[in-house]
Amino acid sequence: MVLRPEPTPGDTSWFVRDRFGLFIHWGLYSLPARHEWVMSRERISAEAYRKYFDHFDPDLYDPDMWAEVASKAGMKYFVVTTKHHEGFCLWDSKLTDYKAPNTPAGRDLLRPMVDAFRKRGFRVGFYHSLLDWHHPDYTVDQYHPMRDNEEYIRKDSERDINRYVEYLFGQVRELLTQYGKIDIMWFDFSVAPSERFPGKGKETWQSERLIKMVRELQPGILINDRLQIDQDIKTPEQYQPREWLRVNGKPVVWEACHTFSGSWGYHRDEATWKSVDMLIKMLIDTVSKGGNFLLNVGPTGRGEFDARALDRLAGIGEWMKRHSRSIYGCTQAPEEFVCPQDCRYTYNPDKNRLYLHVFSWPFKHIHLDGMAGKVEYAQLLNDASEITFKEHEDGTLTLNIPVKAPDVAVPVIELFLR
Ligand code: FHN
Repeated sequence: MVLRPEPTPGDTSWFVRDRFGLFIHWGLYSLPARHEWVMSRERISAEAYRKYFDHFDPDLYDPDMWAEVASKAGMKYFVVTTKHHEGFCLWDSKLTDYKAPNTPAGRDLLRPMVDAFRKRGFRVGFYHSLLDWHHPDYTVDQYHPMRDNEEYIRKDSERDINRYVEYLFGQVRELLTQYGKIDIMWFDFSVAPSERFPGKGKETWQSERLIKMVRELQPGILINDRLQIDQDIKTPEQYQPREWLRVNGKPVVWEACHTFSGSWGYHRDEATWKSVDMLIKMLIDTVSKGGNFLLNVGPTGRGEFDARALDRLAGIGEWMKRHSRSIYGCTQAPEEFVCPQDCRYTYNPDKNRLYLHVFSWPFKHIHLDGMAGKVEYAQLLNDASEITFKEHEDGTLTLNIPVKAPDVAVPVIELFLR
């Protein structure tokens, strides 16, 4: 029996089919190039941070190349930071001067990106930060860059967070009315209270009213869970869930989001970059548990995907070129199919095909308990070469595999079920 989450307000049909998306974190923080939280971590004031605004000049920005690279990697949707916590806006918002057209970039950077990705068939997602460390009415909380500045904190009494929330509503309205059909709204995130400062959650954001507006403007849109009211997508971050994510015991639509390295924004000196093999195995593992995989690139201040990111995306694309059948339209296999050790199953219910991903290639045989009589044909997915098998009286089906593993990151055996 295949797990199927209960319907949500948005249309998740394309989402759970496409499985693999690109996250893009791009803003002024690409210039300091030492994490998108640099303003908070280094307690940088809005005035001191202004130098990045004044020098933001992505002269090599080519969104068509971004979309082409993502498409070749096998990605089907993208989610871009329209505004991150720093408050800087990639689009030509009429509600602020703190926007790309007013930097040396001199133009709306969001529109050509949406056009380039949409032209290649991508679904469009907007990440939008609820936090805003630049807006004059955004009050201090445990993450604010000025949280240790007593003089700044004292002026909180003059700040009206509700005026900021109206700005938030106004910008979300701009994004959902000026860029065509938007498929995902990825809000981020609600702040827990601390000893010194109150939190900011669904009451602060007026989340119910915001969700209502979003759905009125973009019927069918998917909304994530970070307005503190669960909607269409749960969003585990920077870890691999052990099993299909559940809420109140029921399986839900979920998407794991991950970085290549230790930073979402471009980080020049951060070296913990995941290998192509690890990233492919994370993608497979996610789908094997019924989830989506949103993998992030932090473009540089010149507007490029750096060589490390291009290398990973190309490596993933090389695998996806021959193996995407085991990802698109697939989900967790029925629980009666017991997956062998060092492997992952994915299953396409529409085609009734089971995909065995072999993380560690064993010597000559793989034994599938209880599968005798259930498999009509088997082949290696990379070259469609037959994998013969023997069925035993105890119900085991033994696959006869070549001693030498196929020269691919993760070999996959496609099982055509009866
Ligand atoms: O603080 C952000 C972080 O910078 C990044 O945008 C991630 C992506 O999901 N979200 C928040 C941390 O959970």
